[in-house]
Amino acid sequence: MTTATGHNNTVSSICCYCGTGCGVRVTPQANGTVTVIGDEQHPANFGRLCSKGRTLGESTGRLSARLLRPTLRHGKDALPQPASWNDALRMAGSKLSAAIREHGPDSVAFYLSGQLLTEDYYLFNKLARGLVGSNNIDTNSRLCMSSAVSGYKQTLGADAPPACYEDFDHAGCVFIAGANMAYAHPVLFRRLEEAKAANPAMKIIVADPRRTDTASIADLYLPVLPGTDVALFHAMLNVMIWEELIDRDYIEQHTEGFAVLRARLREFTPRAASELCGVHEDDIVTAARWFASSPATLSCYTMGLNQYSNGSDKNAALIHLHLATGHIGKPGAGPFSLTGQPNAMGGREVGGLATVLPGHRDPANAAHRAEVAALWGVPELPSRPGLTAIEMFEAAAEGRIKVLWIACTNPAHSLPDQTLVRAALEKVDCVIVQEAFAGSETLAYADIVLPAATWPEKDGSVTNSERRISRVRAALPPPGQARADWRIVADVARWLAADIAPERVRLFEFTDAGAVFAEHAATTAGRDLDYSRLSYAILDTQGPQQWPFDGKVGRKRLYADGVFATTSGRARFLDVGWRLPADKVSAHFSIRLTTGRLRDHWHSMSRTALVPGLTRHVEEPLLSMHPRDMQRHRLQDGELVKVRNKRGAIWLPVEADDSLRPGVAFIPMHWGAAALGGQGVNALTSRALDPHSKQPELKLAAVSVEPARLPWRATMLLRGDVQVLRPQLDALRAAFPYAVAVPVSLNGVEHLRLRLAAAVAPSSELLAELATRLLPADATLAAFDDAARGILRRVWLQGRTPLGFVLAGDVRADGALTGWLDGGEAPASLAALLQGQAAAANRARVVCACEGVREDAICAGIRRGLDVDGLKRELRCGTGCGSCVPELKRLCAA
Ligand SMILES: Nc1nc2c(c(=O)[nH]1)N[C@H]1C(S)=C(S)[C@@H](COP(=O)(O)OP(=O)(O)OC[C@H]3O[C@@H](n4cnc5c(=O)[nH]c(N)nc54)[C@H](O)[C@@H]3O)O[C@H]1N2
Ligand SMILES: Nc1nc2c(c(=O)[nH]1)N[C@H]1C(S)=C(S)[C@@H](COP(=O)(O)OP(=O)(O)OC[C@H]3O[C@@H](n4cnc5c(=O)[nH]c(N)nc54)[C@H](O)[C@@H]3O)O[C@H]1N2
Ligand code: SF4
Ligand SMILES: [Mo]
Repeated sequence: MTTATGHNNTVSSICCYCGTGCGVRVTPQANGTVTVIGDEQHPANFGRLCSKGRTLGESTGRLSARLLRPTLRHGKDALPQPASWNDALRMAGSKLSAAIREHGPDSVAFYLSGQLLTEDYYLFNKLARGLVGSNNIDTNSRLCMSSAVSGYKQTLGADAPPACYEDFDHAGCVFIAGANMAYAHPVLFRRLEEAKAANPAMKIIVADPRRTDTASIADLYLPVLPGTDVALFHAMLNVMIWEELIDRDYIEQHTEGFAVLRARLREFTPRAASELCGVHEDDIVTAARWFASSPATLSCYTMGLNQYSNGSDKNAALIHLHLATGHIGKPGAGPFSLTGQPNAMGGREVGGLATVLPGHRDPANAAHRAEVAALWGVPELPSRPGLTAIEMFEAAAEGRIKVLWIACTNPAHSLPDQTLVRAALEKVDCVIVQEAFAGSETLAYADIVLPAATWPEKDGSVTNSERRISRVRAALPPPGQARADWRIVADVARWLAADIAPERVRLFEFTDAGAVFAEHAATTAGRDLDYSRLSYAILDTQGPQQWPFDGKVGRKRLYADGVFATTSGRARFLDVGWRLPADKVSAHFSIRLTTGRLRDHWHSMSRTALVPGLTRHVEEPLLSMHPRDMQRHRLQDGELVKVRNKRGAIWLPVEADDSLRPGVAFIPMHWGAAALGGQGVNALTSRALDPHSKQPELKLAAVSVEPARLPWRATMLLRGDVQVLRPQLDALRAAFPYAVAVPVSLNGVEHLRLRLAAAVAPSSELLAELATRLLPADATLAAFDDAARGILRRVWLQGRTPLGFVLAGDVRADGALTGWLDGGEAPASLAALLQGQAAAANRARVVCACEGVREDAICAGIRRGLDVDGLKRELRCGTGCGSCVPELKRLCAA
């Protein structure tokens, strides 16, 4: 059963990464870590896990990576000091009450996360709206799912993904638009691969400006230009109408607004749309035919649609295709937005957005506010609209926010337009950061740091992409003084209530997470998502359940009866017009930069960077560009470039990648300031908002790319923990425009890789500091310095074993030394090597994270005639989680 505890203290829980919501079985170990296997009973994954889920155990128990006690900073220039929980609660409570008294409740704001558990969010909501009296509570889901939310609400009437995972098995056509499932939802991608293998007639269409690993399974790949999907979807509907592939009866009986949209669609002929979206007109026609004529069509979509200033339009235009063909509410069919974070869905249910109240209610609706106020036993809820994420940081930069409480998200990495974000964080009087790990960029701005427990120390519940609620169970106690998020909120709330509204102290008295869940579940009674009859007891005995839940079973699919959650009961076609994305390319900024996920990293990497095996697939920040664009800009493969626009600039090496559409470049979203230096990747991205969803346009920035002209280089590789070295590191990095610091795994051991570049050689003092700051004082060194020429070459040795090196001014030996540290052969002469007289070896990427199989071994196998099955048999790559199989296929094809 997917239920509570088994023998050996093993608990059933949920993977803390993506919104697939895979079940895991977690067993605590004597050394303070856990082991993790897939839960065969869990209906999301039936035992499967991807590379990230499989290695969850390796990211636990690392105390050096964690925040272990509260810290307080008395003044912006003061250093943070360790404090007791009592002092931290007193300071947080008094800052909040002072701001409310002196500047009103809307001077307080909460910026939260889709990675909180439902119970955590619920209490944050109660605190913000029921005690502070402000709707200024929003989450990083605003950067993520909010255009999907507004797309569903505008067309279907409620924020409810209508499909379920089983639908992969029933679909005749799967349309994947703006989603890289192979990387971002790998276990769902495995389900899709299996469904396709079982039903070879299934057609898969992928629309993405990059030919991703997901596209490798496609029967039809549409290289849509960034931001132009509305033209593609409108033209598909136009073809369906023209060729009479629409379902007139369905439109007639269950929808409204078709005639107006139909008139609009006339201008979107395949030829006209092809000009706008860059997809060949024949391919548009084929996509339309496959979509409409399949027995059941399922669409999967995520950030490629949502993260645009026309993201709501993209969502609506895609949902139109389902309504016009009746591909909704039946097995294998429906518009299925895949949620990103593990509990973004829970946040949407509980009111984790400024625009939502608990139980899918609306803060602008007086009756809804009165219902929630009655449930909570408070006189009223605030009616003033709350600030959404970007608006919140804009208000903060203008000095309108006095206390900003950030929990479980890292805005100094992940919000667009970092210049604004950092100005905002500096301006706010009191920044509270509730965080579990020590490396988050946002901590540098914290006046109060509240150390949080994290997975697998937390107890609560999450909802996955298919509306399924599962229990998250603790397997370890929190380290140090860390506390569960919901408990921290309740602690501060009681302190604040005692000060400003003593009768409300009792609103925050809970014995455990289960009591919070019970109160939350009651708020859903009578609502579309009703799970008021669900309890921890039912989840413990009967396992995870979908909503709505009638007390016995949850509903698999929504809208089977064709009745929608609108006032008329009919789904709506919207008159969606054509709008270009906000950032326009120009002669100067001619490259369309998009950003997204890597297979083995999670966001700002606070957890995945701790797992050596996950750092080897893509080790260092790179800009990917089409070879033709590189030629046009006279750039060499591997050259260091400056990527720039009106908002900011970053430096990184460029790599040729012909899977991109020409004119489009790509940088993984994972490289923030801690890895890349400066302000990280979001120095470049835009905060232009979608007018309906207020979601910013993270997926497109017009940029220029030029040679960096930073000829002086240094590169270092040191055995050790990035967290421990970070203070020394940060002091050094500020002096260099290019200063990359990333964890890398060599021979299974964690190392820190540092690369620096500058226009001219640094002073001899700074040069000397490079080595002395980072290498242990008693290190044995082989040194070949040439101080007069600004050159430092030192290898840190223990006996004959290398532990690291520093190369500054002359980095030719980098490849060979790295190979040696990675278990390769020792050089015949260290002196010859350091002076650049030995051949430099290039180190291969690790393609298969589970079995640690490197690209060079795979390519050698392919040259010997092995196919994917042969590679699996001989090298064992692809036999673990299967996430690398699309890449193995790609290598074989190449
Ligand atoms: N490995 C890993 N998995 C994750 C995460 C992670 O950090 N790492 N994060 C999770 C989270 S929070 C989220 S939100 C999801 C995101 O999951 P996805 O949205 O699937 O991931 P992304 O890589 O952000 O973007 C998907 C694709 O959109 C494409 N794209 C860009 N512009 C357009 C466009 O205009 N039209 C179309 N059709 N496509 C476009 C990009 O090229 C990219 O391949 O992943 C979740 N899963
Ligand atoms: N350029 C670009 N930027 C993007 C995106 C993109 O595609 N491109 N995608 C956007 C999207 S979709 C998303 S979802 C965001 C994600 O952006 P963030 O939310 O900023 O990403 P994370 O690194 O997951 O941040 C979670 C933080 O919570 C901490 N943490 C982990 N567990 C716990 C816990 O249990 N309690 C507490 N209190 N803290 C914990 C982690 O250490 C980490 O610092 O990024 C957005 N930013
Ligand atoms: S697909 Fe991978 S990251 Fe997502 S929940 Fe499952 S194991 Fe975790
Ligand atoms: Mo996300």
